Amino acid sequence: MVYVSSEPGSPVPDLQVTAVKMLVAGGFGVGKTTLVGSVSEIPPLRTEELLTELSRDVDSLAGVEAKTTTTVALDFGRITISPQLVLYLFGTPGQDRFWFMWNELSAGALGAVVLADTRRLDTCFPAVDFFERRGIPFVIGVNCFDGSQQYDIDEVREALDVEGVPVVLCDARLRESCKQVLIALTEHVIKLAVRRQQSSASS
Ligand SMILES: Nc1nc2c(ncn2[C@@H]2O[C@H](COP(=O)(O)OP(=O)(O)O)[C@@H](O)[C@H]2O)c(=O)[nH]1
Ligand SMILES: [Mg+2]
Repeated sequence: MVYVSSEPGSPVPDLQVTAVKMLVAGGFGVGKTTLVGSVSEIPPLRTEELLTELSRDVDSLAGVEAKTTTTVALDFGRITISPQLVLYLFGTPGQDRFWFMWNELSAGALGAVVLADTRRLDTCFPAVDFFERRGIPFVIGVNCFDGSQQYDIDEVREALDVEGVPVVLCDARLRESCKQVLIALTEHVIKLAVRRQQSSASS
């Protein structure tokens, strides 16, 4: 929680601003870096490196052959959802060999967006599994790449076996579209927290 004090004597009351950490996860090349960059109101921190010949045998480029760079540590950005709520976004590296960083990155996170590309839905299974195991609330953001076959929301939810998880169609290049995904995530996090509180009060 961050408190922003108004000027002494100001009629405006002190504002209580909640800063929340959210993750943006998903497979290699699904648009995580793009989403954090398009939605962030500060210049996003990126840790992109050129893909090298050396990584050719290690990282699968199947379905994302045009990709020339990759996130090696994290993406970082910030978005103000309302005067009282600021989200700090941490984009995860997508390649399997950077999995060791996920535990550290997820510390203190209240929720996550798992980005999915319906042409390669299987690439988001590890992220779904990771958040389910740790009880971190998440939503699925379906990044609608041009030319990708469009599935409806229920088909994606069924394919990923994530009953009760919001699925939101988006375009990672468009700020407003990404903001809607983050609002859906925030609402989902709040809903689950209220439900938890109610069930612990009644037991
Ligand atoms: N056509 C299209 N391209 C996208 C979209 N989102 C990302 N891209 C492109 O897909 C590539 C991979 O995106 P990137 O954000 O680096 O993926 P990451 O590995 O998940 O961080 C980049 O060349 C993006 O410009 C999208 O919604 N539509
Ligand atoms: Mg990236």
